[in-house]
Amino acid sequence: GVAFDWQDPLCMDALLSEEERMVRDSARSYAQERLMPRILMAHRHEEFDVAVMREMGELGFLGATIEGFGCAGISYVGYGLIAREFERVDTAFRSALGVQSTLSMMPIYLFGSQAQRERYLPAMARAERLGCFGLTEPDHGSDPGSMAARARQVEGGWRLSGTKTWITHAPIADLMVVWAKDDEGQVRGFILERGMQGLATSKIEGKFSVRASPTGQILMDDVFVPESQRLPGAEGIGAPFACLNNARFGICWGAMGAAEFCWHAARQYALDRKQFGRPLAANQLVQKKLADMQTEITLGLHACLQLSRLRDDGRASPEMVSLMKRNCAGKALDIARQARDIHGGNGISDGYHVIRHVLNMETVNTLEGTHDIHALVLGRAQTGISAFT
Ligand code: TGC
Ligand code: FAD
Repeated sequence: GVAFDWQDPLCMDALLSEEERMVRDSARSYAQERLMPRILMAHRHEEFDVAVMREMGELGFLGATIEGFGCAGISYVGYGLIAREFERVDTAFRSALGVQSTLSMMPIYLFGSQAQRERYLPAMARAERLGCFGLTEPDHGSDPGSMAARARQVEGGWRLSGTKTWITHAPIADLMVVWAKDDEGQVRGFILERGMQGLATSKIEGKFSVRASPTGQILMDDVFVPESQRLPGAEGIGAPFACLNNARFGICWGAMGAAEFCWHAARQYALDRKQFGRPLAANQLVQKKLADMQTEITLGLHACLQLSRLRDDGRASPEMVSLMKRNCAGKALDIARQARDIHGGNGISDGYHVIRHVLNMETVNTLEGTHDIHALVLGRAQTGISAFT
């Protein structure tokens, strides 16, 4: 008969190209050998080692979907496979990859001038300069179209005012891709550099989720930004949304990576741990939970692969991305909670790593469009009625 691989039930490995398998294997060994040993203390003490960024750069993981400018030029399948391996260890590392690659480098690549691309992209690919992406504001999260940040045109450039919050890497970034409205209400994009007068960042302390990722605010008090730092190709709210479309691929695959870690850990724990004289894994209730995890992860990963293949063919719509972001994040949160349950009391100890993923998946379910916001995108696409307004 045909062999059944419990870890890869529908043979996804066979659907990957040789190059994609190489990308996955190099991301997996880096993540397991270099990131896994650091995460427990980094999470416990809310620390992020920026050396991680330079290592990712040296291995060619940053901005990897970009062609040229010192970037690898791989497919979205390849990018997804890297994200899956990084988030198998921790969301902080997938966030680091995604914020630098799809939310900071990609807007410069898509909407920047040739001079901006040459100035920033090669240095960012090597992590000599770290970026962040400022869209969310204290009073405008799910509805960034109502943003309050303003860009006033002045002699030689612009004056920016406003506050961006919940910004991944704001405390460590050298440059900030920031979105603000001009006097006509049009959204425009700017590349701000640390050190500009009136520009400050702060760190959000006391997070109980993605603790190993530095999150903060960008505070702009009448910051003068020369015209050469405006992204000339970015006009309207569609520009930041286009960046989110790309970033959400990393979320989809990454959430499945975190879910896989939790599933494998729960399976092993259930085999090792004995109660009532036999392994936990001998109980039907436990086996059902493991079967549910296996099923959801298998379906999720195959759908991630299909979505990414469509993207690489130029055939992925934002609604498809919404469907997958919502399902992957939601299912990963459920799976992490079930895996925590199977670990019993040990499940709440960081030494078993599962509670960390449970807490992280709460964030993943919220950022880049909440679970319910993506439901409304899908509801609008099938009824023609927008529930937003
Ligand atoms: P709506 O009326 O639907 O559209 C306005 C214009 O935007 C275009 N558009 C898109 N374009 C490309 N991709 C998309 N996904 C797009 N969605 C909309 C649309 O075609 C239209 O263009 P035009 O030319 O016709 O004007 O916009 P809306 O204001 O009703 O908003 C829709 C909604 C709610 C879906 C959107 O606002 C949304 O996505 N909200 C969620 C906000 C969000 O995801 N924020 C993420 C912040 S960044 C982040 O979380 C990074 S986490 C980093 C880490 O991993 O650590
Ligand atoms: P709100 O929009 O206030 O939503 C609160 C609740 O109301 C949610 O359950 C939501 O689903 C629901 N809701 C809102 N509107 C509706 C509606 N119309 N109908 C039904 N329900 C609705 N942003 C960036 O710009 N850059 C970053 O790098 C970044 N990194 C982040 C990192 C972390 C760790 C976190 C937690 C967030 C980050 N974000 C970032 C912000 C993130 O994108 C927002 O938190 C998210 O978009 C939700 O916005 P909000 O927090 O203001 O929630």
